Amino acid sequence: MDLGVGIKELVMVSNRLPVDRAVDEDGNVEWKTSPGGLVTAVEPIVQQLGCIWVGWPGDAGSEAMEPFDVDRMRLVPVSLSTEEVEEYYEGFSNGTLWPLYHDVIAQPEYHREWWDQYVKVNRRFAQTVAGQAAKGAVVWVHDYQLQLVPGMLRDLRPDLTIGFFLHIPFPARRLFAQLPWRRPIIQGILGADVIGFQTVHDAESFRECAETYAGAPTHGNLVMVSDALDNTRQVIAQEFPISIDTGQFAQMAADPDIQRRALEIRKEVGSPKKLLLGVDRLDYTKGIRHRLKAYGELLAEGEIDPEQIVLIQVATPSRERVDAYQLLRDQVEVTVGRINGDYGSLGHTPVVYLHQGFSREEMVALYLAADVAVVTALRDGMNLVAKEYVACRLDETGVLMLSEFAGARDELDEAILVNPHDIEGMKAAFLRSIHMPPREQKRRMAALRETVSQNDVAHWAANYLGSLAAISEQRSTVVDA
Ligand code: ADQ
Repeated sequence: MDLGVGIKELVMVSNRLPVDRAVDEDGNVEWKTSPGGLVTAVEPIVQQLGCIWVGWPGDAGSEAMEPFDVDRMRLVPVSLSTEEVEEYYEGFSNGTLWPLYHDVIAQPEYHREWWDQYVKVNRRFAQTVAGQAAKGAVVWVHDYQLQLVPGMLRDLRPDLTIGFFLHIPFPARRLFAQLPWRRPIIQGILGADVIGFQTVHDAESFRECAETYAGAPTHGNLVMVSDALDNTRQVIAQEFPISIDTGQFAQMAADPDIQRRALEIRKEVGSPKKLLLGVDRLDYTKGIRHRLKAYGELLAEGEIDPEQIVLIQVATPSRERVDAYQLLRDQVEVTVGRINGDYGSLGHTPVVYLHQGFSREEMVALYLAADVAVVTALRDGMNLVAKEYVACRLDETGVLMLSEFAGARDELDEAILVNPHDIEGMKAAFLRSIHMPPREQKRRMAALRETVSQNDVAHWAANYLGSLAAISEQRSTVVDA
């Protein structure tokens, strides 16, 4: 697909810029692209066209920063004050929207001051994009922190073609109904031409809310949006399930150094007969406590022998200034300590807990080392860890235990599916995964690998941008005629 035909210029917009600031020994500041994810997804088009990327550079501080270039990307920083970080980001984004959109696993807080800052910061993003984008550019806005940007941008720059992609679930209408600002949020998102969701179900929930809160009729995947002059625009609102750079993971998994490291990891944790692995941001949506509860009960009942089986739990530090996350960290660490205290011995630690970030190489080594990957999210937009594990299992061994409440479940139905609220069911799934015969592992893993290799992140981006490019091209044909 030649995206260059319909796309004159691409502008990406996300809460964070895809770069990290590094200061070398001489105090020089250098920006490095953060590996993976969105940058990889749009790489083909960035190679072809270059792109502008608008986002927050990460350090609180309201000092304006000039745009700068990294590779073929022009990065345009949006500065946030300490108060804005607290109220727009930690507050409204992570204390209101995040729990509401994840099925109110935690209680969302509704504060009018947080909303005011959300509107203010979204406006700053929209104005920054409006000031940077060339005429007729394609703008791709990402995620729940920026839901008002499409609408604001359409008012400022009707010439742009706008996409919005939600990385997290969209809640059922009866939950979304709680949000005091449900109408402006829906109207904000509807400013886009193409709205992408992780699953069919998320897209359906959104279309129901569009009907209810914006009075916008729907036809299949289309939402009809009318403006004040009664002009109607067709908006596409459908699923575009995100993926990973499958080829890159497979290539790393074939690297002899990384394979050696995988063997070393197994030795370092006591050469267990079976090694289980959980990798999650330390977030209450990921079901880490439920997983540990089931695992602890299996140890207590003697179903799991701590001398033969080890669980590595990687819990990436996350949102450490938000109360709910501090509480979760305490709960997880107390539980891990209790399990290890009760069932460990001098030579054996049943749960190896790592509250750290790792390099991509070390992550791949962990995936290679693990006989079972355990994904027990209570709710998750997609869950890339599930796909990464599968991509690394070149020899078709290994078992994926996957929550029914992760978006990845829609594609990965050869996983061992679990309901994380059902502790007995999870215990049974643990045992089934641990004891799965090699032949069944192979059958399931081959099917999972097929899925993940067919739909990789380049595919995802090309599909999404393809839809935007088609609209952009149509629009410029109409304007030119
Ligand atoms: P996340 O909630 O962050 O993403 P996930 O999809 O699992 O969840 O992605 C986590 C990523 O971080 C993976 O690529 C993983 O390898 C990496 N990672 C995790 N722990 C790490 C560690 N300790 N060190 C290094 N890397 C680590 C949000 C949504 C998801 C959705 C994604 C993408 O919540 O549902 O799948 O966006 O749209």
